[in-house]
Amino acid sequence: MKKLMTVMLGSAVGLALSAGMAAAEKWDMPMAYSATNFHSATGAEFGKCVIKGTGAAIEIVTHPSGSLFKGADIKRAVQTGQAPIGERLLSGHQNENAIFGVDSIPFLATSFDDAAKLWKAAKPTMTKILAEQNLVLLYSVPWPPQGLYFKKEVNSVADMKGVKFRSYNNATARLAELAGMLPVTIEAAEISQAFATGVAESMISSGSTGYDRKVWESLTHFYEVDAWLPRNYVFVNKDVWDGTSGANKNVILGCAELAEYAGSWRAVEYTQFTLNGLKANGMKVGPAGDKLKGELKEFGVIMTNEWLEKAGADGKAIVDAYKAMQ
Ligand code: PCA
Repeated sequence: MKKLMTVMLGSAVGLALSAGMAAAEKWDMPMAYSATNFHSATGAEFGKCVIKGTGAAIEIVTHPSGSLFKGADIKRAVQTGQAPIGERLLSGHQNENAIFGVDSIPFLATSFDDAAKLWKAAKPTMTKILAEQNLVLLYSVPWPPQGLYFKKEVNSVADMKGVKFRSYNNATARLAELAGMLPVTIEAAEISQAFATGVAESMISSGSTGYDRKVWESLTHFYEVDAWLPRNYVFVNKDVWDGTSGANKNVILGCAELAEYAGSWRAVEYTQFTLNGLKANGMKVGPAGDKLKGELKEFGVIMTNEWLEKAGADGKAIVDAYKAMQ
């Protein structure tokens, strides 16, 4: 009898063990940008860190290039639990809430240092807004400074009139409008084709995205404007997060901190590397002329006021906190 009990107990333990192993979770992580992009590389490293730290209890599998969900659908997919975790361009949601666009106010924060300060000022409010949307913020990494791409020489806003302009958020569409261009929203994953077919013929973006998408096949000029440094962020579905053990949460938070740090350095290093890459492939790369810069700064004043009006007291508090760090 005693022996039977032992055998039964033994198989119960065996069952529990295999059940425990079967409970290892796979977290599919949709990402919008190409596999070779530094954000995607950072996400892949983050995934490895979590697998290692949790003893493979949580296996994060990244899906770059919008292959699982397109950029515009990633937040909703994670909010509704179709995907447990994801990465998205934060300012892509600025039509939901102006606060999400704090990183795309022209000429507010134009260097990596200032972008880091602005993020520090914005993070508590951002965390709160995301929590109200069933999301837990894990980490955020900036893109390199934003400049203008064209297929001709451009010295002033007058030269931009009527140009078909690829936008990626409200701020970029508004900028196009102010300059008399024709904005069309296109995901980064689809821009090579858009430029090749003439659906778009210019954009504002980083050297990084131009390099990733080989835009030299269609475009000729990149003007360094340093208009702003938008951010990507990585977030988890809150129900999934609440169902994660304390120990695994700690591992994930540690890996997230590491990812933010490493990703931010990658962004800095990728800046010159990709500008050199654009040049090596025949593009003219250099600072925008004074006239163009001056005119863009005027748009910046208009857009800052518009943003402050939309973002209300919370928005003003973020900008004030950022300015106090200067
Ligand atoms: N690349 C992304 C967003 C900002 C950037 O530098 C894009 O163009 O979609």
